[in-house]
Amino acid sequence: MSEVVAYTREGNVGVISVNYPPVNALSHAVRAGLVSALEQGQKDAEADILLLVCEGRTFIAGADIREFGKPLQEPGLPDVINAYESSDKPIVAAIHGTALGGGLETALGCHYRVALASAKVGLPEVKLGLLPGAGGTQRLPRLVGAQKALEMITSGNFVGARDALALGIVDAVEGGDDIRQVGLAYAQKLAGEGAPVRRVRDISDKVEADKGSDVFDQFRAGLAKKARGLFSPFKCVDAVEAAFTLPFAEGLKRERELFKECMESPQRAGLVHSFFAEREVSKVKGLAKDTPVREVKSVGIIGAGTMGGGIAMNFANVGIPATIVEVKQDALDRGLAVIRRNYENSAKKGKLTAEQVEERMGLIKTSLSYDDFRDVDLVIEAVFENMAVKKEIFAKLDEVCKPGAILASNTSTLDIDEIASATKRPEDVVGMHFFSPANVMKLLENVRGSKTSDEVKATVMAVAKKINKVGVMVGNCHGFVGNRMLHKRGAEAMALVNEGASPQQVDKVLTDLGFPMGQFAMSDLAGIDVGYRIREERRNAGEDVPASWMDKLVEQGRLGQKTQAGVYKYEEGSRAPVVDPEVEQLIESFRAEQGIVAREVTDQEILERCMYVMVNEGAKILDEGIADRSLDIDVVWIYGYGFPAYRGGPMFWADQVGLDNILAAVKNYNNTVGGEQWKPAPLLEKLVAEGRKFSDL
Ligand code: 3H9
Repeated sequence: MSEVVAYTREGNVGVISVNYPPVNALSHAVRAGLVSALEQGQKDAEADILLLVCEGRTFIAGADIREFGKPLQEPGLPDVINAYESSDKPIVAAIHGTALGGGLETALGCHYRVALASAKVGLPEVKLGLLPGAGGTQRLPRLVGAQKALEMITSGNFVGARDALALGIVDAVEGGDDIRQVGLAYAQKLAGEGAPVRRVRDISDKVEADKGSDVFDQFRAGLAKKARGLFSPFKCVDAVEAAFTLPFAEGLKRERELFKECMESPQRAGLVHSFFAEREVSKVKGLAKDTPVREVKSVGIIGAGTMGGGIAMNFANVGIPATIVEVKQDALDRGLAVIRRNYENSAKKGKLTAEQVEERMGLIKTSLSYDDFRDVDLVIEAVFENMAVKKEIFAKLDEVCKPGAILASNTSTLDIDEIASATKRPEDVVGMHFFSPANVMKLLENVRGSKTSDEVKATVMAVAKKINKVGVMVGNCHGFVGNRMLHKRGAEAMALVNEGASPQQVDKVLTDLGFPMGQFAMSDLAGIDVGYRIREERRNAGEDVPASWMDKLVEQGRLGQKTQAGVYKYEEGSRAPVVDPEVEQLIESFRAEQGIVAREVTDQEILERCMYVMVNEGAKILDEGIADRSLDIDVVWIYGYGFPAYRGGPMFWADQVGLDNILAAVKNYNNTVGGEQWKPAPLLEKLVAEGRKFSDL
C-alpha cells in the first residue's frame, strides 16, 4: 500500500485518504497512490460509494510545484482525474483548508463535493505563470459559466465555501472541523439516496448558454491593461474558450497544449522562483529554528509623518495597540488625520466597515512624552535621516524603555551599529526598514547590527509575518540591500540623461521590463529633494559629486509630485507624469553649460546600465554577506520596488540573461563610463569563471 494514500472502509463507504504534509501536494507518490486506492475501491464489493479526504491542515493544495521542470513520471494528473471521473461508483470529495489548482481539479473530477464552511477553493495556477492543466479550464466553466470561470482562472483568487456553494462548485457546506466525519456522513447520505454517478464533463447547460458569447473578447481587452506583459492570463482565456468551442476531450487536449506553452515560458520559471523565494526568506541563515521569540503586544512609534503613520496602521490592522510620539501636538493631529483618511478611503471602497475603522483608530494613541513608551515591547523610530537626531532619540529610549524592549530604527540608509552605540543595550537594537506607503508595501527589510541578538532577529522576522509583511533579514551597510542597489541605478539613470537620453526614454525602458514605474517617475513620487540633499551633504563633505540637471530642478522648486512638478509635471489631483518641455529645455541648457554634446543613447544601453549596475552591486552585497542568498535580494526588489515577479527578481533575472553576458558589459562600461560602480564584482567574475549562477550559491 502507498505510504501517502491509504484505502480503508467504513461501513459501505470506501475511504481514500491522502497524507502528504505539509499541503498534500500531488507529487508522483500521491498520484500513483490515488490510482491504486481507486482501484481498490472499485474492487471492494462492500463499498457502495467512495470518499476522497485529506489528513492534516488542508485538502490537496495543487500539483507539487517542486516537480516542475523535471521529467514527468506517470501517471500524469489529467489521467488520474479522468480515472476518478470515469469511476462507476460515485466519489465524494470532502474539502477542508484550501483546495487549490490540481487539488480543486481533482475534486472537480469527483462526482460530489462537500466542504467545511472554513474551506476555500481556487485555481491559482496563473500566479505561477501557468493555467489549470488537469481539466480545470474545461470542468469549472461547466459548473459556473464563462464569466465566473474566466474571473477565477485569470485572477487566481480563492472563493470561500459559501460562495462556492452558491456558484455550484460544491454541493454542500457543513460547519465543524472534522472533515472525515463530515465527508462520511455526506457520503452515507448520498449512498442511502442511491445518488448516481454525476460527471462534470457531461454537464452542458452552462456551456450551451454561453456559446458564441463575446465575453472572451471582452476579457482579453480588459486583460490587455490589467495583465500587461504577462503571458499566462491570455492563455487561460484561450483554454476556457475551448470549453465552449470544442467537445470535452478535444478541449482537454487544447488545454494541455496551452499548459505546456506556459510551463516552458520563462515567466513560469520566474514566478515559481518568486513563490519559493518568498517562503525561503523567512528561514534566516544561521538563526536556529527554535530561537526564542519575544512577545510583541504593544508598540511605540516615533514620528507621525507618512512613514510613522503607515507603520502604526500595520499594527492596528492586526489588533496591536500603537502609541505615536511627536514633539508637537499639531504634528500628531495632522498624522492622525491622515491615518483616519486612509482608513475611511478603505471603508469607501468596501474593504472595511465603519466599526472596523473606529476599532483601528481606537488602537492608535498619541503622546508628546517618551514616558508612554515605558511598557511597550517594541519601539520603531521613524524620524528624518539624521544620525545625531537618531542617536539622541535612542539614548532617551534606552533610559525609558523596559528591559527586553526592542529598539528599532526605520532608517533607510544609516548605520545601525552607530545608532545602537547610543544605548547600553546594542543587542536589543535592530533596523526595521518599511517601504512607502508603509501600510501598503509588502516588504520589511530587517537590518541586523553587529551586536543584535538572535532573539531580537527572530522576533522582528516574526513581527513581519504577524503584520502580513514579507520580512527579509539583511546586514548593515549604507542603504542596506534595496536602497544601495537603487542608488546605483539612480546615479546611472541621471548620467544617461546627462549624456543624451530623455527621462521618459529611461523610464520607458524600465516599465517595458515590467516595473510599475520608471526611475524618474519614482523619484518624483518620493520627492527629488531627498537625493539632492544627499548629494549636497556629500559635496559639503568634500566628495567629488558631479553637477546634475536634477539639482537645477530642485533649485527651481520642482520637488516632485508634492509640488506638481519635478522631472515631470502633474495635473491637479493626478499622479500621472506628463512630459514637460520646460524640463527638456533645462536639460539642454545644462548640457550646454557643461559642454556636453548630446548623443543618441539606445534602449539597450539604458537597460544594461540601469540593470547591470544593480546586478554588479548585488554581487558585491552577496560577497560582503549583506544579503545571505541571492533570493533575499530578489525578494527585496519584488516586494519593495515592484520588480516584476515574473522575472524572478534582479539576481534570478541576471541568471537568465547569462552572467557571462553581464560581466562582459560590466567590463565594457568600466572602460568607457568608469567609476566604482562599474568595477566588476569579484563574485561575478568567479561565478562566470566557474560557469555557475547566483542561484547555484
Ligand atoms: C497546479 O496545480 C498545476 C495543475 O493545474 C496542473 C498540473 C498538471 N507544491 O505557503 P506556506 C509548501 S499548480 C509543493 O508557507 P500557508 C511551501 O513551499 C499549483 N510545495 O503555507 C511551504 O514549504 P516549506 C497550484 C508546496 O499555510 C509549505 O508548503 N497550487 C505547495 O501560508 C507551506 O506553505 C498553488 O499554487 C505546492 N503546491 O499557505 C498553491 N504549496 O515549509 C500554492 C505549498 O518547506 N500554495 N507548498 O517552506 C499556496 O498558495 C499556499 O502554500 C497554501 C498554504 C495556501 C496552500
